[in-house]
Amino acid sequence: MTYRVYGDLQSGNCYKVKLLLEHLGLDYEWMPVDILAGDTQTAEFLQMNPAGKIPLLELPDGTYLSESNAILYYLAEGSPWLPEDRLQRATVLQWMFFEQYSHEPCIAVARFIEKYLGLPDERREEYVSKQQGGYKALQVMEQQLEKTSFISGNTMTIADIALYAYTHVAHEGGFDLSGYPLVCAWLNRIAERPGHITIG
Ligand SMILES: N[C@@H](CCC(=O)N[C@@H](CS)C(=O)NCC(=O)O)C(=O)O
Repeated sequence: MTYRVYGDLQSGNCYKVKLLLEHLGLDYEWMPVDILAGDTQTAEFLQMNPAGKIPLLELPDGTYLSESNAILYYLAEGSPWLPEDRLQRATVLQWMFFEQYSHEPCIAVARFIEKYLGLPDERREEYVSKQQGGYKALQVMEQQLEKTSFISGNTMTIADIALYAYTHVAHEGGFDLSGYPLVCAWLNRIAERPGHITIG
């Protein structure tokens, strides 16, 4: 049996996992999950992941692993996508925690409200409130990319995959990246890497 990934191809969190699996050349089976249809809240799904979230990785021995960045960390072990050096490894984690705490909750949520829900009036205030935090996260990335060519150093790691996922579709959440030239150049470097696949 190979890896099985429960996910939605439009979700950046799920796309991260697919992108890394493709780069690593690992076999996997994609199990489509429709969050708007409530697939993550069924008794069957909640047994696999009580948090009711995707992506969810099923290991060949039947163990389930959730949280997109934990999945990246697990899959990348022993590959160039996760440095061995203690401090470099911690720096990769630093950016992946940044992604989950300061980036994804703004950019991914604004995108969800616009792209998935069609920007309904009752979520407009929340949508607008996400813009400030999203731009702040983009500014932090722009500053880092003045110092290094990738987000956690000068080689591409799972921190880049984690942050690429929602940054490259940030316009779908109303974000204008034109004021972030180094972020745009970084996005291009990632997309040009052999083995890259697009979202969706
Ligand atoms: N921190 C989690 C976030 C996962 C998450 O929010 N997944 C969304 C799709 S992107 C989901 O499953 N939503 C369904 C729900 O909340 O019912 C991760 O990085 O995997």
